[in-house]
Amino acid sequence: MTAIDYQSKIPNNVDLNSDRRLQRALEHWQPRFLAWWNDMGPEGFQSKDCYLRTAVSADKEGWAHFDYVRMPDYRWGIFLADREPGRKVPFGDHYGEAAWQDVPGEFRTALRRIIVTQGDTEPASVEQQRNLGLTAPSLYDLRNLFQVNVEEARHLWAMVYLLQSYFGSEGRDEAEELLARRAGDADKPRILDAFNQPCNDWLSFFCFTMFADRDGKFQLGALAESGFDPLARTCRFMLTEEAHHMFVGDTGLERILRRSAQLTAQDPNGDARAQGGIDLMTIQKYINYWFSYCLDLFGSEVSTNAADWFGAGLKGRFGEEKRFTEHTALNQTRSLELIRDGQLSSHEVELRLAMNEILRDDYIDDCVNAIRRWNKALSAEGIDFQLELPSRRFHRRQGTYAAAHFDPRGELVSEAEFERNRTAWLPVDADRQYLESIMKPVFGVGQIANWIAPPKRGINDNEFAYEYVRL
Ligand code: BYC
Ligand code: FE
Ligand code: FE
Repeated sequence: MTAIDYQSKIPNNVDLNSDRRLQRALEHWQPRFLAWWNDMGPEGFQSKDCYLRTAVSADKEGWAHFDYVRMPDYRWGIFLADREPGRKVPFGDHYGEAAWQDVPGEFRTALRRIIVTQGDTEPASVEQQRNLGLTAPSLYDLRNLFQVNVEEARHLWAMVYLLQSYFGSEGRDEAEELLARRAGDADKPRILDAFNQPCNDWLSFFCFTMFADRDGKFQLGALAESGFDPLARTCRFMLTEEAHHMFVGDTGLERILRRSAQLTAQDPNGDARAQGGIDLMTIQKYINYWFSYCLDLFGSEVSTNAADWFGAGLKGRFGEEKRFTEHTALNQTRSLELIRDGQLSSHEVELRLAMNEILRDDYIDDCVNAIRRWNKALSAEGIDFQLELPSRRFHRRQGTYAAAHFDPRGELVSEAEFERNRTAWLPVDADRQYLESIMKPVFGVGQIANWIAPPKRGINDNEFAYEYVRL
């Protein structure tokens, strides 16, 4: 990767020093960002040393250097993957033309919307997660939470860099707005629904990093193909950080599942809650909730926006260059189940109009694999409970399926039937209150809360029993 300049106020590998105007704009935004972090970043712990992967030096591991750092001293910066010489627009109507190093005038509005929507989710997630440190099940988990938080805040920088560099005064205004909206706020909410949902317990946190950060993997993957080269390069770098976020969610859920299975087996009535743990049905309900909200993030099944963005070469399919041989997506169709007159029916839709659904398919495949692995873990613990990923039609708020009600298997049901089953399918207040009652902080080195199993190994070859946060 291009050498990172750590001496500047804003660490970067985009030669910020040579662009005074941009440098001044970002240095003007930086204190506002820090004020936002102080207001909306993790509650408490800001003065504590955390063992984080951070940009403290330019050693051979580059940015992936582990050391103790106070969160406000984290070196948030601008890092793009290296430029590929001779890169071409890899799909759409401009296939094969030189990739754009600047914003093509006719795509300005669309690109701005894509970048703002993406940018908005990053600080939103930090806001949603801000109180979780107070109930962390271990120092290891506390550290992982903070790692995710500082990196999501860096992803905000990644998008703000594009807005400030390429979108003039409009971009500067959008960069301010990104610091002004608030997750869950009645007046100034974040743009997408999943990023306004409360995330106040650790089961939600692990579902969020499993399912919402995985949406990030696919959305960023689609933008990493973009013909607008700076967007592609910044997304490529973000994806390297995203892997750890999904690891936190995936392994966090597996650790809860293992512990729940053990507590279920050990209770005379098979009741994990009686043992202070989380029962498997509650975990299933949280998966149902977060998975369905995250499916909404892919947009409508039939989307002219998605078609336009594909045609324009702005947003491709996941792995467009490597996984596909035909890159125009013209003269092809895709069969979709849509709601018409309250009923499901099959329709052939132009492929470009189905781009959201194609991305959603890849996402669902990834989630199916995780469920399979978790079910193996449950079997290994000797429990005959198996989790099921709900149907893509279940509990949707956006897209065609929002117009009707479906059970978790995807069968059409009446609204009355859905409501009758709501407490069995989705978390209810009593579940939230129960989780709140068992989630008390455990901050001793090497200690862990009763409701979750310890991880198999620690971070960066350290033990689980390591002082990941110095309290
Ligand atoms: N919530 O044209 P439509 C990540 C709105 S994760 C609220 O049918 P289209 C991360 C939509 O705005 C990656 N509103 O659909 C993870 C539109 O409103 P207007 C984050 C929604 O255009 C963890 C109307 O409904 N990025 O980075 O095909 C931690 C009709 O929309 C929603 C993404 O996921 C919703 N869910 O798609 C940190 C974004 N869905 O304009 C970070 C990717 C739709 O009519 N997707 N609406 O007022 C997009 O950007 C898509 O364009 C949209 C809409 C989902 C926004
Ligand atoms: Fe992110
Ligand atoms: Fe993430």
